[in-house]
Amino acid sequence: TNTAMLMSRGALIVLEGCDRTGKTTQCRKIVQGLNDSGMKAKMRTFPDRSTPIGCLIDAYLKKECEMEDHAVHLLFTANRWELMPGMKKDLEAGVTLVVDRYSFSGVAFSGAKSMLDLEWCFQPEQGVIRPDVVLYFDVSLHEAAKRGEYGSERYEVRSFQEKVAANYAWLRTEDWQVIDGSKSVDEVYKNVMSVVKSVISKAKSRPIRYL
Ligand code: DGP
Ligand code: NA
Ligand code: NA
Repeated sequence: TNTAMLMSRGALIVLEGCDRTGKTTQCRKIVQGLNDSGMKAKMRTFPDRSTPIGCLIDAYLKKECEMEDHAVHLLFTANRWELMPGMKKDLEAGVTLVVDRYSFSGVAFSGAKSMLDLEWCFQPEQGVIRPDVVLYFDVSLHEAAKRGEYGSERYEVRSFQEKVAANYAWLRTEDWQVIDGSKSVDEVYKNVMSVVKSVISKAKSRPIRYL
């Protein structure tokens, strides 16, 4: 009924993976595809560089400033927390959120720095909204490198990305679905969309959960 449709929540769909695995392209296509079929969906990106905290993160990633490792980790986390009320509102209004990176990037990237411990990195992420699915984009680093040189931002270095990939393996839970990101954009989209649609229908009848 209409009432049931009004009451059902949107799904939180998170895309994770190393740099150059095709997440951003797929996020845009998923939102477009859902909107085209009449479903409410929005894209969110972390870090969200548009807020005051996001501006600091942007400067750090562009190497315009240096920051202590723990401090910058907590800024990335704070950037997620500051967006939580708006995301919760959207989900409750039935909007599906398709999110380019989330808490798992926080742990995988910060944890690749020798000073930081993975468990420590995960602590401040506890309590953010739990994704209904994490789509992990798996592309070999060799394959990713063939897609062109990494950019000039901090972390876009092969040896660092290897550590990130290992940390993602440590983070994986039953919420995760591994997507073979080495396929063509259209093939990946087909695979991703079938997961997304079933996740959206399952999330409808389930309360929002937290990490
Ligand atoms: P992107 O705009 O998706 O390319 O992300 C920018 C870079 O920041 C990318 O190398 C991944 C990294 N990153 C994303 N989220 C976090 C986070 O929470 N913590 C840390 N340390 N790095 C992150
Ligand atoms: Na990047
Ligand atoms: Na991206």
